[in-house]
Amino acid sequence: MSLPKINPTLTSSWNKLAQLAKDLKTLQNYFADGTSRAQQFSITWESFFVDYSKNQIDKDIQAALLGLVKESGLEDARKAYFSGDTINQTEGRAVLHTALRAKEDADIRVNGENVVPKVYAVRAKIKAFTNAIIAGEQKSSTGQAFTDVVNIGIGGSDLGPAMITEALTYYKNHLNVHFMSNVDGDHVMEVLKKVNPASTLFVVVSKTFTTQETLSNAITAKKWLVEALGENAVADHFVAVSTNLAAIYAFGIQSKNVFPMNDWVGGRFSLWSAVGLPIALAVGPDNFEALLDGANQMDGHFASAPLEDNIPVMLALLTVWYNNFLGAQSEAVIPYTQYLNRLPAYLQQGIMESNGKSVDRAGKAVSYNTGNIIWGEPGTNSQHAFFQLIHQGTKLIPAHFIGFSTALHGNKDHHDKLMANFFAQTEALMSGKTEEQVREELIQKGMDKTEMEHLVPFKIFTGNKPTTTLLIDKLTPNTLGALVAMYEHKIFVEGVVWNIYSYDQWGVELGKQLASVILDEMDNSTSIKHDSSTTQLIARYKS
Ligand code: G6Q
Repeated sequence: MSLPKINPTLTSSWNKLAQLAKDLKTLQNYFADGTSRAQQFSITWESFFVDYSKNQIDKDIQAALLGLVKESGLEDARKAYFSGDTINQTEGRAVLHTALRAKEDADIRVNGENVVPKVYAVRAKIKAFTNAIIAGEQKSSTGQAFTDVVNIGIGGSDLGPAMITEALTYYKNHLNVHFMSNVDGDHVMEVLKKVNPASTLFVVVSKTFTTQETLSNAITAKKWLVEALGENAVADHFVAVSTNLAAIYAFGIQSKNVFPMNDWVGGRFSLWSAVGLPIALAVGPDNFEALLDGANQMDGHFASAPLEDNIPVMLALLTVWYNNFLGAQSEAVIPYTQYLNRLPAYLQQGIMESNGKSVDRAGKAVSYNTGNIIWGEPGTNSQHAFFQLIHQGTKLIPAHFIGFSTALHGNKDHHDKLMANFFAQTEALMSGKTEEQVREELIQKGMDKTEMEHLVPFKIFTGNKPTTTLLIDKLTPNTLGALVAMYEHKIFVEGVVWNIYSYDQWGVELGKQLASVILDEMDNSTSIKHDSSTTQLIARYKS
């Protein structure tokens, strides 16, 4: 079954939402109306508590949003997604990152074949390999235990493992895991500077094994290793994750060191596959499995919870509401834990690469906004930086606040301070500070009347700034898996409503082709006509 091709603007719910958007109350008014709002607009699931009451919605808006998702055909689309139908139609592929974390007895078919046994065979290989490396049983060419792992990959072959490995630092073992992604030679050298060839394992991750950045970096790393340890060392120091076996063997990687991938998993959704090898090396295979289990639990929730109690569905609908009816261009993601430092960057790829599309599933240009801009940084750092614009700027920026009830190192004093900020910010963004409150505060400070009148306008906060709070018990591999899967399904729901194909990335493919033309010009072997600006820039670079 393919995804329905429903223009959302032609549904009756869209029309209704457009009417409702004209008659919005402020958040302060919504909260003044009654005390049940917080309970009405929150969802409890496992150790997740999602409070979306500080959003500009009421029961009518919620009902119309749910109407929109039903009219968009979400329920059938969700079945097609989970059952391996070719929903990535422009590439002719299924979208089955969910199969990578399915239970062993699941039966998920691609072209008639159950893929789950193959998934478990790769999982078993990851487990055996990572256990042997961590225990120091599988040794380097010099007979040493490995101390460092360098992941060489870019985009989906980098961001997920890099984000998760940092997020799970608390659960890490002795292996130092580094990430080499940019074709920038300075990045490559800075990583190589930190490691010793005799005890370094390189994991080359490339679904296609044709990506310029990854191949260049892998060749440079190989040269560096061969200079130190000789050609024969390559077999012991390089492993690869890819679908392109011929290219891997040509590179000199032994078949026992190859971890296969499948074309039914998109790069940006692949951390659950062998692409997660550096994660399993960093935190051990059991923690990697716990990450997968957490994602599988979220899959179950998304597949079966009623739409109004379904976390990814409700979060996606809020995005649609702000994006299409209230004019928001971006959303902030603010994790209140330093461990999730890379989550916004990871979500930028997942969300913006998936839903940054302007052609609908019928091949026509859309007449409405799609993919929103994602940005963010951990709190409390960001409070001392860009929060000014969220509090007092002119833009509408709905924000996700992600916090954890328990600190991993148990420092209660710090955690209370962190979480006090977490709660205070969403309250302040919602409530603001009125002119009377500002005046009262300045009077208390004993400020002179003229000076006070001058200052008052600058110190007012209008409030009415929407936030969604995700309060989770503890950052564990399991809850992290569920959190990431939650965002994956949110992306899916948005794509269904916007009537776009979320799982191709032709914009990225273009980037893969463009530079090679200019690269040929760098050594003067060719000369191509460019616009005058590009010609001038290349000439200056070459001079
Ligand atoms: C992800 C994208 C893209 C891809 C990289 C690396 O969904 O397709 O970010 O992951 O371009 O591609 P390879 O893994 O093929 O090297």
